[in-house]
Amino acid sequence: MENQTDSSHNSEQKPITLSPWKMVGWICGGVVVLSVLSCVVIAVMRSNGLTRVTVTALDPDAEPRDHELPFFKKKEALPDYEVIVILKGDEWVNLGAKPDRSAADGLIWELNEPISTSDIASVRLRDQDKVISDTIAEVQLLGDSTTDENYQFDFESQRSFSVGLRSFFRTPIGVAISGGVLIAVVLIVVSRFDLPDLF
Ligand SMILES: [Ca+2]
Repeated sequence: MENQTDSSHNSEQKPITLSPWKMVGWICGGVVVLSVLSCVVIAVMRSNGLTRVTVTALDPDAEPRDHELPFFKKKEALPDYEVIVILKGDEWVNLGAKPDRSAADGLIWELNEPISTSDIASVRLRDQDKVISDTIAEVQLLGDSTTDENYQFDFESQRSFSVGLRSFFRTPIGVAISGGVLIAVVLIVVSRFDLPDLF
């Protein structure tokens, strides 16, 4: 494809050629810009990160106990609470156990690495056991505070762009967009070289 330049600068100007490769370069540039924009928008939407879970037993007398232990091991008989964050898509994060502690006054689990609330399916409370850990309560993150069975769950969260970005790359659309950007960047690099015309 060839275009003659504007006639006002008639004499010795070379004709501008827009090769198909240049067009590919422009289109890919557009794809990259749009992809980065959608990445930012999605990351902002998913930027609310869970930072802390507080579990409080509503009725301390109803907490699980290791009743078979002798009386002098009263302390060990207290529950060994463990909190698991269940993510969408079969993954989970164990926040750890607090052995031999009552949750009557509230037990706190801090998250060193906040998890986007958009990625969380539920939060599970277990009584840790060497054989089978029993689930004693499980809640969804529908608000800042919620109860299940004998337990109140309080959640704290914080906005963070890096949390949203990590969450973005977990989504199928994030994977597709990053794949598209990679292909577009390769094509842009290729289109910079003086390649023979496609057509
Ligand atoms: Ca115990």
